[in-house]
Amino acid sequence: MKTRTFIDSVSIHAMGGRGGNGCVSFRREKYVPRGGPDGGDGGRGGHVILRVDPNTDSLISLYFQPHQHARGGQHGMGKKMHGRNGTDLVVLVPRGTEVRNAATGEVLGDLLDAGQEMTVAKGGKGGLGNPHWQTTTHQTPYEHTDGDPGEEFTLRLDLKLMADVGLVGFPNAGKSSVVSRISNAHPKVAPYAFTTINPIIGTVMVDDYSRFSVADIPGVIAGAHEGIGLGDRFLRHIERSACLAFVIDMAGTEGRDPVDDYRVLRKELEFYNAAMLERPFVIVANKMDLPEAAKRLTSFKRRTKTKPIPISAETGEGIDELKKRLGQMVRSQ
Ligand SMILES: Nc1nc2c(ncn2[C@@H]2O[C@H](COP(=O)(O)OP(=O)(O)OP(=O)(O)O)[C@@H](O)[C@H]2O)c(=O)[nH]1
Ligand SMILES: [Mg+2]
Repeated sequence: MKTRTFIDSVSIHAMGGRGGNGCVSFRREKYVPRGGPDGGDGGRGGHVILRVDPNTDSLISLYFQPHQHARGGQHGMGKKMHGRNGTDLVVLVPRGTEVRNAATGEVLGDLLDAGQEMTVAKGGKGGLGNPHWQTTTHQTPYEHTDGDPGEEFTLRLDLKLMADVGLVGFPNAGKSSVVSRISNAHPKVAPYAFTTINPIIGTVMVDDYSRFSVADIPGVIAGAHEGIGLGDRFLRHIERSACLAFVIDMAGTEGRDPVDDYRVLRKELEFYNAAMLERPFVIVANKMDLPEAAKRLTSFKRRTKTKPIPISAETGEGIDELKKRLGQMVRSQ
């Protein structure tokens, strides 16, 4: 089976091209004695530009090519010929790439829309040719300046997937099972914790005209914010989701109490980014086909004063209702 590593965080070294040097030259023509200075200016170095490409979905190519250096400008030449500017280096990144200065951590920009561009390292200015020094008393200037070096930064790029609905749940709660039931994506489903390692996005068709996307991420457990389990770094992939769905194993198959699960999940989100708790959400009561589930659902409703949507990703029960409710939630945004 072909597997692909999901790279969602890389450091790159971006360097603009050096400007071309200014030229020292004098007009030499037959029958024209003492032609004046005619050294051209150097061209500007190329910029390094990040551009959002809708067909790129990971940062993996940058992982293997972390040095992104643009070409230098051409030096100025005689006969006042200006050096050519260095070609800009356009680096394609996926939608949802956040750009930081690796040294300071400062967020420099967020690349969200297809085609959006951001210049991350400017090319150096070209140097000046010797005519710039010519004055009435200084007819044969030998001065010139060299081109400036390009800007140089180490950048950290983080990919934050963008889906309308982000699923949050404990490992084995059935998140991936739900996603494969409602969307076109078919993530791996297995009876062990942390089956999902790489986040994925599935598209849910509500009807012929409307659709929305859901993100399936690894399971969250108590202490995720301290690095327990797979930690909480993948929560960034649902950080931008307008809505959330808490997927709860209502049958408590692993001996946990569904109410505790729900509270832990909310707590971990709060640690990660409290603003996420203010978004619209639904609670998905999964595994309703199992015997314990009905009783626990009743007690869950009473104790949390919420109205979960009962489903079984195994039998398909409640799936249409879930799709409908998620669709409504996304539309109301
Ligand atoms: N009986 C029953 N089993 C289910 C249901 N939904 C999922 N399962 C089972 O629960 C196990 C875990 O399902 P997954 O979909 O992989 O769970 P997950 O939440 O994606 O798990 P991680 O990726 O590890 O976080 C699998 O063995 C599924 O077959 C359900 O509605 N009923
Ligand atoms: Mg999974």
